[in-house]
Amino acid sequence: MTLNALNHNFAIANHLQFIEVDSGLIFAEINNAHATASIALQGAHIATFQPNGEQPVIWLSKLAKFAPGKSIRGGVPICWPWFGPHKNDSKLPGHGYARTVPWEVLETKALADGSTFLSFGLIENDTTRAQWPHESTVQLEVTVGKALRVELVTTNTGKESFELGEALHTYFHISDVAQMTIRGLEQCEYLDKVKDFARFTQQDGIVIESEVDRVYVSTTAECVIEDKGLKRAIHIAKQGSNSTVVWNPWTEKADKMGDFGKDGHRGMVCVESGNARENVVTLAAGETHKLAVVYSVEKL
Ligand code: TA6
Repeated sequence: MTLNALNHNFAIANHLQFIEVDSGLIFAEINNAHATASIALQGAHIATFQPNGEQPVIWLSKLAKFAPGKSIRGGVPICWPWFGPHKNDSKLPGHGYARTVPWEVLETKALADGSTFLSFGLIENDTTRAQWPHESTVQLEVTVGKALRVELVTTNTGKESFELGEALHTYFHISDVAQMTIRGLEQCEYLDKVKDFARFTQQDGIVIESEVDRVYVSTTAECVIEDKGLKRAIHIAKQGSNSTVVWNPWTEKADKMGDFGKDGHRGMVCVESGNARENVVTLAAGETHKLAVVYSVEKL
């Protein structure tokens, strides 16, 4: 759909308009009574979310590129329909293809409390079907209010069951990594990617002082990012998710990635709600699975 048609069909006064950036990517720009946010139609990728009077909640790299077919560094990349490398084909893209293909707007509405609701559907084509030969639909529903609510809804529209891996690979904005502790995963088991996926049990709150890349398994716990520098806590409440991934690439890996910016990794942490590794979801024919998260801020 063209920019004009999107604005004609889906823009809402005092809530939402669509804009096109230089590279040709189109963004939904939300500006309502509670917050601002922007969402790229490519990947249904939430790039920013900032409640009024607050620092940004979501981290977006200063060097993020908005290029067709490329994932954006920061925001809320959608990992779907697998998380990490593909199970048996290493040539397929890591974290699936959903984050780099076009999605369409299905619905937008202003809610009675002043929030803005948007829903998006992934557009299938021959390339996506070749990578994922299962009949299915996936939608993202986003409510931008004082809090940000995100739901990823997958339906098996075929006749055979399939295994689904997924995550909302959310990058959170923090004052400095030395000022933050993640709580909620104490006593959970995790697989440590930095140590060849060895299994450990988390003892205390998570403090990050070097590369961290962990899949916490079989946990439905709410997580809290306590940030002494910003004097706030970000709450991450989730449903339909049994894995939580915590990631910070630290200096060397971030430098190699080239799109973090100097010391960019110090101002972010990923706390990802999903279903990965031993928690992948088996979806029977006709079944729908919903992964839902709410990100909210509390002053400390
Ligand atoms: O979720 C953590 C992780 O899987 C890391 O291993 C890491 O390299 C990363 O996601 C970022 O992946 P990307 O493909 O976006 O560069």
